[in-house]
Amino acid sequence: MPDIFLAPEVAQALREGRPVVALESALITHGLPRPLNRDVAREMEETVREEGAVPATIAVLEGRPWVGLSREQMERLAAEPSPVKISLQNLPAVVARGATGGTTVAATMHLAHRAGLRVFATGGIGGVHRGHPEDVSADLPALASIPMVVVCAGAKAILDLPRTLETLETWGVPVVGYGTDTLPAFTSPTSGLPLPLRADSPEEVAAMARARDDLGLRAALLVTVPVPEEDGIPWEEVESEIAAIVAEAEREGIRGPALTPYLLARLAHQTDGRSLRANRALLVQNARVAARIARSIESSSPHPRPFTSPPAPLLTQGSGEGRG
Ligand code: PSU
Ligand code: MN
Repeated sequence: MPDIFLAPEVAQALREGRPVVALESALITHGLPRPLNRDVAREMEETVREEGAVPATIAVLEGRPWVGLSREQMERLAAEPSPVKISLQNLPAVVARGATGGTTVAATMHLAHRAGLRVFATGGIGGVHRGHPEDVSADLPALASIPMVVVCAGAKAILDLPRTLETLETWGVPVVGYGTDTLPAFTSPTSGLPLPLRADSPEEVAAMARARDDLGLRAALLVTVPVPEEDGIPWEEVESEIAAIVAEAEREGIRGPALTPYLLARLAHQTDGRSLRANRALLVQNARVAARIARSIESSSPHPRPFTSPPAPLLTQGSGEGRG
């Protein structure tokens, strides 16, 4: 059985060396409430298109890893009654059992890279949980070992941000502020933590990605984009809410993969939906920035690609189920 299914449009864009942007799906299945999840997923795809790139939302449907979803597939995933939250740890089991779910940053990066994609947009990456330094998201080792460009709004504000930043540094992941000198904090424009690297244009990011590839380094380039000021919540305003929510999760004994979705849902409740508005705005903005970076990378790199071609996976074009 082939291991990855490509939407026809994605397969064609890759063949022609046109820019493609990977999008994750755990935010659809576990990060946002319905029907906002479907609306935001669509809006991200439309934004990537407006910017002249091809969107490839990645998910596992009935055991098949898809890179690029048709409208119907997206619809089904967003309405799925009990989807699996798929990270690297359970990806093989989900495929073996024919299950359906949304892929986290880690699992999305793996599948995207295997399919030959180079740029990926998400919301907030996972990291080190507050009060639980043993709970480190698989997103971090994935970022350390999969050479993509990942566009995000920093790590989720519910996490231990200084520890998350230190861990990324330990593992050699360049964390770049996009038009900023401090680490964005997901729904807040800044955490106040200084970043050593800054880029102000897609071309600068593309140049860094090229240098990374030329040097044979394997870590992702993490591009962090602040949520638009008008949609974000100032850090001082959410800080105490977040502390209270984290304490509440502790009392309730919520741990492991359930923790992030729980914290996000509570944050939405406590902020009267302001965190959802911010989440939507930052996701759409990240899709836009990622598309611009993907265009810059494709326009400046030879085709076929010398270093990032996948390790000979069995790639199949979707038939019938995919885009026509
Ligand atoms: N960004 C969002 N909403 C989300 C996520 C990211 O705006 O729900 C997801 C990502 O898929 C990320 C995951 O990989 O949360 C992290 O989960 P954990 O902390 O359990 O590793
Ligand atoms: Mn975890």
